[in-house]
Amino acid sequence: MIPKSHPRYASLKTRDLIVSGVKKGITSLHGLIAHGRGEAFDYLIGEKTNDFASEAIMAAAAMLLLARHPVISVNGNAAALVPKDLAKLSKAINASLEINIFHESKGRQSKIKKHLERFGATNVLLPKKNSKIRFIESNRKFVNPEGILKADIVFVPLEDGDRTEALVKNGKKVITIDLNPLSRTAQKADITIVDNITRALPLLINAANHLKKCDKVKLKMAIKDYKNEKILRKSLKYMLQNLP
Ligand code: PTJ
Repeated sequence: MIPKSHPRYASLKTRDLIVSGVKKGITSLHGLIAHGRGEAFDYLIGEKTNDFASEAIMAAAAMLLLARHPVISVNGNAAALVPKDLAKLSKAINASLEINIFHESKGRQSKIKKHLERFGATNVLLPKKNSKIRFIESNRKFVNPEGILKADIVFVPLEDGDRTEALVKNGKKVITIDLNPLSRTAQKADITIVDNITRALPLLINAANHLKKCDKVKLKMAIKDYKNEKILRKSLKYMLQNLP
């Protein structure tokens, strides 16, 4: 057991979630490596939600509420870290959750689905072998015809770059959460929230619940002046300026 007094308590508890995701067969072994990479960048942003992330969160909430058919894509890391928040976001923005994993392994997709349902998700789609997006060769090409295939906006937290690029080429708008502002996903997405998914997702849900009361004109205003390059530059500048 990790004592609450441990200076790295929150970080160690989060590691436990990923490790237990692997043990349950939800998270891939590669997910541990991806998590470690995220941790390194989290150090550099002070392990807190900065203004560049808050700005992106407001724009993301507005874009998701304006969407015709938004879909939340879920991989093995996101499912292990924030299953309850994914279920809550799905309800807040009226979007399906769609399982989409890179590392194909027998049964993992349905295990992730069941895991999300245990945490309150009611609308979870699985990819279909006869439904594909273009410009990608990996397992990520398979999508659900009622989900990502139809979507105009896809929320893809902790993603690999290939699919973000492919989704954009397929005419979708992409919103991501990625601690690494230099990643291809961070660079190619329309909105990048440079923050830890464990902190950013609750804030995104709050923002969506708050903005839901606004009319479309106000929502459009919230994204009108949003520039992702500016947000990414701000996050990198923050990292450089805060080096000891
Ligand atoms: O379940 P699968 O098979 O779909 O695999 C999922 C992973 C995450 C293993 C796969 O998509 C992958 O390999 O991703 P990458 O290319 O390592 O990219 C993951 C990105 O997420 C990296 O840029 C990390 O810095 C970032 N990241 C990791 N943990 C977090 C994070 N960003 C936000 N919050 C985190 N907790």
